[in-house]
Amino acid sequence: MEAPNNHVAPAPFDSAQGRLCRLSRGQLAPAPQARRLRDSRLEGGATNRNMRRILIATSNPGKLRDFAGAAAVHGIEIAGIPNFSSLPLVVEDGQTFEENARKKAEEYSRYVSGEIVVADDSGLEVDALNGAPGVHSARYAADEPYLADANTDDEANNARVLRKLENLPVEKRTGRFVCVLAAARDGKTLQTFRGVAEGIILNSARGTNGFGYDPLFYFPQIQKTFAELSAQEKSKYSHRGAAFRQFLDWCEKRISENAI
Ligand code: ITT
Repeated sequence: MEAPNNHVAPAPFDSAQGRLCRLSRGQLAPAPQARRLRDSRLEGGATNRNMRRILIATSNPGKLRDFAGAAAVHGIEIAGIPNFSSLPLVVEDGQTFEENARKKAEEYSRYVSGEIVVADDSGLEVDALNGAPGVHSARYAADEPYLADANTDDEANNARVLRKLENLPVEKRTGRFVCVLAAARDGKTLQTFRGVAEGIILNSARGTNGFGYDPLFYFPQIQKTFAELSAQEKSKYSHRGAAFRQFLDWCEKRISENAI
């Protein structure tokens, strides 16, 4: 899916100013303030001492909030790529979440030499719709989602799902959120990670948090929709939280092996 025209800069997280995340050992001498921050947050359960901030490539502020929620649990800060909104949009024309995630991470990592950049491609797969909206989740309300070159409104996307599932009994309203996260450096993918959350698509919206299809996505384990959770709570159960935890484990292992 192509990033929307009203490309939103991840301003609240874009406070890097020369102190952005570098996961590689010894590449970055952190500013004293950053070091203090890191040390204090390590007590909260950070996975290793080298990880400070992670650069996320996304135009979607909802995703950034999710990543921040997941990172906070581990005592890690995330940041947007500097001047992200002014970078050329990456055309998301892959057939799979993985293809698109790799493409985004690779292309955006070229703008921040030496940094590890994380991008995700994600979406909702509804069984009764043969896996749609799938990779076209961000523009499902378009007449022909696979041809659309801009994202459509969350509300319109949700309305289309509801229309398509009208009168379908609850036992047939199964689906899942999928997130494939790619980590890349200097134009090359280092690793990808996949997270899935299984749920039920409600017949009306519930909750005001989150973004996208969250108000329709009921998670039976906690009897709430994702839109009824804070970003930190959502990260415990969500596809993005699951993929992000795998990424953190991978980072920790690679750093302990001196591999990044
Ligand atoms: P970037 O490509 O810039 O990251 P995007 O919104 O275009 O932003 P995707 O192409 O990956 O991102 O599309 C993902 C869409 O899937 C998103 O716009 C939502 O409609 C839906 N989606 C993905 N994860 C979701 C989540 O956690 N909650 C609700 N909807 C989600």
